[in-house]
Amino acid sequence: MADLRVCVIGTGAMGTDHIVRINTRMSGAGVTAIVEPDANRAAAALVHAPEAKQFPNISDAIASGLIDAALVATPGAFHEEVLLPIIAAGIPVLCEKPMTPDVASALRVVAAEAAGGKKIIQVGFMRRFDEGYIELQKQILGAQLGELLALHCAHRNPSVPEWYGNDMLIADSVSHEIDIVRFLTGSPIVSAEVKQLKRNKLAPERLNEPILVLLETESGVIATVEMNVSVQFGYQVITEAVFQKGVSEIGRSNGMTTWEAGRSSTAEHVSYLTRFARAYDDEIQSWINAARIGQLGGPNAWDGYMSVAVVEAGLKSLHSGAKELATYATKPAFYN
Ligand code: ISE
Repeated sequence: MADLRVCVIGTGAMGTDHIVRINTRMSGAGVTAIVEPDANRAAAALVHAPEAKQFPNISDAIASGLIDAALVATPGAFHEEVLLPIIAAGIPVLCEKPMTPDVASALRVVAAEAAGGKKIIQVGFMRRFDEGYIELQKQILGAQLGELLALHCAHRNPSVPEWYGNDMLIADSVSHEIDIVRFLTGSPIVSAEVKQLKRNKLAPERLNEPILVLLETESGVIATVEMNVSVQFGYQVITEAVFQKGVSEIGRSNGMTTWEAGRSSTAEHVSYLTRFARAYDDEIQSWINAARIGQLGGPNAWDGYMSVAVVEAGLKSLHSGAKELATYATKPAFYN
């Protein structure tokens, strides 16, 4: 079977990371096109895909006949305008999270896909491919420690780029926990409540953080999420699960430990690109394998929508300080 010819749309840090991944570590695919308006970013990306052709927009890339699949890594605000021509062309697409910035646009994307009659959108929730989360989900389902009672999640970034605004705490960062809590519990989130923690004076002025987000599932599990993007020391994503008869934790660094001068230290990640490197590899390989046979290899557009619906409740709570309910549209039969 011929290799999947992939067009990467948006070649910032994430898009470029995917180009390198596809062209050096994945099998069954290669990057044949990029869409990137910024000349410097495009040039830097093309170093890793010297044979790829650059297009000004996704429609031209599709019309060229040079691509079989698309990987969307632009900021979320541009996802809908890129996804709609892709859906019209019926080609498989991996769309980074959040699928779209709000519920109205998420529902438009879902409706367009359903009208096309074929599931072609996989959403980039890479944590579902992380070994730790997979093991924890198995443990929850197996119920060896009894029922799951609560989850405590810590999501810590050393710092964030200057274009990262306060709403992104929820839309860009907590959106990962929003998806993974449903993945772990198998139950939809029914409310979100944001509490401001004591402000870190080292955070950029525009950010009011860290925050603590309480996500409650329909099954009655509350997940607490410490979202903290100015921790300085490294990148850390830890999840603790509290059961009736025990506690489990995933995500501690398993880097080298060194004992020296009366103390020990273990290397910590400094970026999500290394913390989740394996998960990204597994996610993209799964997408490629599935796309080559016309299937999805991970979360679909309805999963993307479910997460956007909770992001919207979380954003409301970020502004109101109150607990806000998450409500969902009726799931089209197409996604059953
Ligand atoms: C970023 O977009 C990601 O997806 C990372 O996984 C997350 O840790 C970070 O906070 C986001 O800004």
